[in-house]
Amino acid sequence: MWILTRTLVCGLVGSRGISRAMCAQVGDWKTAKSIYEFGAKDIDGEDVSLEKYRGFVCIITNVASKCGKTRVNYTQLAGMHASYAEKGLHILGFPCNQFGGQEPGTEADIKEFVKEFNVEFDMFSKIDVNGDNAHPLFKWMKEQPKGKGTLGNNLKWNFTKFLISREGQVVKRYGPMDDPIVIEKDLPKYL
Ligand SMILES: *[C@@H]1O[C@H](CO)[C@@H](O)[C@H](O)[C@H]1NC(C)=O
Ligand SMILES: CC(=O)N[C@H]1CO[C@H](CO)[C@@H](O)[C@@H]1O
Repeated sequence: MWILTRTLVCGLVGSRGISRAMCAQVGDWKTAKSIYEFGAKDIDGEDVSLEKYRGFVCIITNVASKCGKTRVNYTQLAGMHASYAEKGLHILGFPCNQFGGQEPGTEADIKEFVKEFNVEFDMFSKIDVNGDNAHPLFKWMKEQPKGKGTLGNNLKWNFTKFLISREGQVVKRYGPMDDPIVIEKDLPKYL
């Protein structure tokens, strides 16, 4: 229970980033203006302010390990990281176990698993993306004008992707069926 509360409360970083208290009021996500106001735990459990992505284009996606389609998704994301990181792209992978229980492992398991795909982009700790306990960042992204889903705002499945501009705004949402490389054609516009 403590962890749950802590995650909820600390999911949002003050608007001045890490310099302010890491733990803002629950519910503040509604008034956030960009992704830079949020924080999350990385795959090693360290608090990270998304302020570190200011000025970069980001792809934020919910990942799952135990899935027939995982391989190609990870391979494509790792490939995009390799091609575009130097041009200013960051990819943020958030493991989520809300779809068919396909991310059952611990953060250590996940970290080991993604080594196989030479994943060098940023991996975070497991979170919920739907429901009351969803990470505030995801609650916020889903409510943005360009972040809404086609059939309701909840994420339908693993590997939903949000494209974030250099200003920290959601500029496009891609469903699970859109392969990660589909985003590639939109990148030049924002990079
Ligand atoms: C990526 O994962 C999604 C969700 O599982 C799937 O629909 C899609 O086909 C996968 N992409 C590839 C190229 O396998
Ligand atoms: C992890 C998980 O739930 N895998 C599913 C991801 O979504 C595709 C369909 O889009 C399923 O085929 C996978 O089993």
